[in-house]
Amino acid sequence: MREVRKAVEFLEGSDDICVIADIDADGVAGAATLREAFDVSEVLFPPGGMYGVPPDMMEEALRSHDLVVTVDLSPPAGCPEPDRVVIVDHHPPDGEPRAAAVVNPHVVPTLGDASASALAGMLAHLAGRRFRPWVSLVGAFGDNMARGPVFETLKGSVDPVYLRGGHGRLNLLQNVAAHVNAARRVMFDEGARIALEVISEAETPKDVLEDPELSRCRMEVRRETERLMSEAEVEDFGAGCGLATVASGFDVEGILALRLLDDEGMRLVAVYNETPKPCGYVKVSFRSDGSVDAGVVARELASELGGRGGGHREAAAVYFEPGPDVSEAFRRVVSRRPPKLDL
Ligand SMILES: [Mn+2]
Repeated sequence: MREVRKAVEFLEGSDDICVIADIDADGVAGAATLREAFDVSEVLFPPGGMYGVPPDMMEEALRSHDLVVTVDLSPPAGCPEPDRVVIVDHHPPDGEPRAAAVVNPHVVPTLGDASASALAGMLAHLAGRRFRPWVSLVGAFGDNMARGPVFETLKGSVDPVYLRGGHGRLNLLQNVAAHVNAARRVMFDEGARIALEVISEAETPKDVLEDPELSRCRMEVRRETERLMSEAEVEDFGAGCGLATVASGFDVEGILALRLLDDEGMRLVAVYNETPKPCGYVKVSFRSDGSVDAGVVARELASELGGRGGGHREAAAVYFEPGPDVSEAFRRVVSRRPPKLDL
């Protein structure tokens, strides 16, 4: 685990770290963990619902800080000075990642399945720093990645009450993840910023769940999801793949895709939200039962739409400029049945 040791050395050796994190529960929990354990002077989130690190944000962070750590994200292609960058991510990298250290299970397979926040917890633990292990597990629950050796190790130092759920009830950390995710679904990077401060101040998961602003977001997301569920119609494109089109100012297409996947008993559901994000892009989210690779579908659709796409087998997304006929593009992807799609 040379990469992991190198990452710890870089984090310990810098007193001016900039963290650039994804806006979801995994990114927020990972950023909170690193900020608690190391000398992090600034945390940045991609603006306006954008996914990925904008090149100008990366350059500015490198100009103003000694070390830049990307969490649940990787640097953009052509990033200057990769020797001052540490990557803490668990997404399949686009080509060979260039950085001083890459903490990513796709690059270091012995890490096993892990969320970015759990990887951040592992780094804090290895450095012998103070941090709240329960915070580092929030992303594991948010990403449905509560498994693997890193998670299991950190779990040993978390109050078991936080993990007790079942019988259709979410456990406390799953609820915290839903609270944090609700904030960014309503307010994007601003929501992530608020959630970061709430989770940083919290002594226990209950403190996060009692925060009035996050609770309000959670309620609004629930209401909006129900409204859209009552209107959404999934069109079947064959091979168990369907598409629904909605319009919402909230970033709820991922939740809808999962709900529709369960309701319709399909293998893959895509939800196209035709309302642009504040950053100007529109998004299609995919959820799969695992028998179809949603990440492959996302990348295929992205090339059809001239956008950017990717993700995991069970969950993926595509971002693109408004305009193209999404339904036609999706039909072409499904009918082409790319071999890696497993259709
Ligand atoms: Mn993640």
